Amino acid sequence: MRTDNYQHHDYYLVDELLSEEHKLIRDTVRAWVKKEVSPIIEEACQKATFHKPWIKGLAEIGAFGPFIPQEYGGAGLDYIAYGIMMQELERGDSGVRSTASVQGSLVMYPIYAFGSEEQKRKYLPKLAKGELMGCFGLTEPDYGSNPAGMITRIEDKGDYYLLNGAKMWISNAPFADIAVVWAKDDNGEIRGVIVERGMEGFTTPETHGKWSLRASATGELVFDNVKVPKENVLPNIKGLKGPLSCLNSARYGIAWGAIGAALDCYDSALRYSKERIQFGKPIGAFQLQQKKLAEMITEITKAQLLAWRLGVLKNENRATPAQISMAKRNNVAMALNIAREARQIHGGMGITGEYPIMRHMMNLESVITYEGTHDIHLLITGLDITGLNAFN
Ligand code: TGC
Ligand code: FAD
Repeated sequence: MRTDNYQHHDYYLVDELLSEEHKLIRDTVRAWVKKEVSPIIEEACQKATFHKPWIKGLAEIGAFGPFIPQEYGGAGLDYIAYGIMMQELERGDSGVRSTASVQGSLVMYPIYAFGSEEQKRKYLPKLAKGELMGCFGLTEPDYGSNPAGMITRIEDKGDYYLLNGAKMWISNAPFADIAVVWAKDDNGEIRGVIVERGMEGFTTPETHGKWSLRASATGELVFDNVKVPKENVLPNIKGLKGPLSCLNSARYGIAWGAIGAALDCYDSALRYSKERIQFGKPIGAFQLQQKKLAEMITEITKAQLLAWRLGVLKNENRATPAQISMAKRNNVAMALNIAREARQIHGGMGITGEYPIMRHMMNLESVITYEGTHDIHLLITGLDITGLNAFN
């Protein structure tokens, strides 16, 4: 069992930009991660199991939809609070953050933003408490970066919709009680539907053999003539902007979350560099290792400021999708580079589970791909600054 000796690093005193409530939230989530995640995360990853008791704990610390208003069971917190939570969870493990970001940004958010009053009252309070868990089905076997091409269909049968198709790479699918699924209707318009476990023809086979996000359950959603009641369609959205709006919230959370993974790698590398003696002195005394560490904290600091400013814009409802793309892309790549450098500082020990480095590194290989790949986010920035579309 690994002891979690993590100490926070705040080189530019970014903490001073946070409220007392933000700091309290951060300390609460950090304490939960140290107590409930760090001692068992290595084993969970080695065994590739999602630790179900985390659900109750995540609900208790308010990690499911913290920005959802209190009347629907959320905490009514701002987006900086949400970001800080994601940072602290991902400091523990990207898979744990994934569980929370899917539940909050990809399941609760669309029901809150596009659902009927009945849907909000029926699902949101239970999702906030973790009594129901959800997943988000957008990606299909043949349509990943290009979800507009999706094949999954709902057919209007008068009393109900008939759902057919398949989604893949879906976080939380194997244990989710409900799925927010995006499918095209008879007019070819993308609609959101809430599919419940137990509906005939709906299955969620688990995806095995992952080398990344091993503590998070991933699966498929298969729809074989599933009869979906009409009241399960999200009434207030049509088109690709529906799922993409949800991604804005989740990508924002990842921009913060990735800083957590980077901080954990940096913290471990800094400590190791002072303890590990070679050629009669700590390896941290060698210029080559100092260069790595100095560049790490520089990049982390830049990412912290980017995330904080984005949080301010998001709270003011002024953050554009392209700004969110820039932060997701920069901060995840930053964290992955830091994980790779930190692995080298740990020498051979860096590949073992005694240190969190390799686990973070492997997780971040998913994080840099999901919620829009590194390339797609660059093209979003490219389109935004030139006005010229390079996607197709
Ligand atoms: P395009 O023509 O650009 O846009 C179609 C409509 O959508 C609007 N829009 C957005 N609205 C809100 N937020 C955004 N970020 C938006 N981006 C575009 C746009 O204004 C338009 O609206 P309207 O009213 O004119 O119809 O669409 P496109 O087909 O050219 O695609 C653009 C592109 C490539 C950027 C988009 O398809 C994309 O982002 N692709 C990446 C797919 C992706 O990110 N998938 C993620 C799946 S979910 C996931 O990975 C969860 S992992 C969770 C975890 O475990 O943590
Ligand atoms: P592709 O789209 O096939 O891309 C392959 C490569 O081609 C990439 O490098 C990409 O950048 C590049 N590429 C594609 N188009 C272009 C272009 N126009 N120009 C230049 N390069 C291009 N999806 C969900 O809906 N819900 C989930 O909960 C979910 N969870 C996930 C969990 C995990 C662990 C993983 C790995 C994925 C998850 N995804 C989920 C899917 C994820 O969003 C997709 O993997 C991602 O959007 C990329 O799609 P793809 O894998 O089909 O890659």
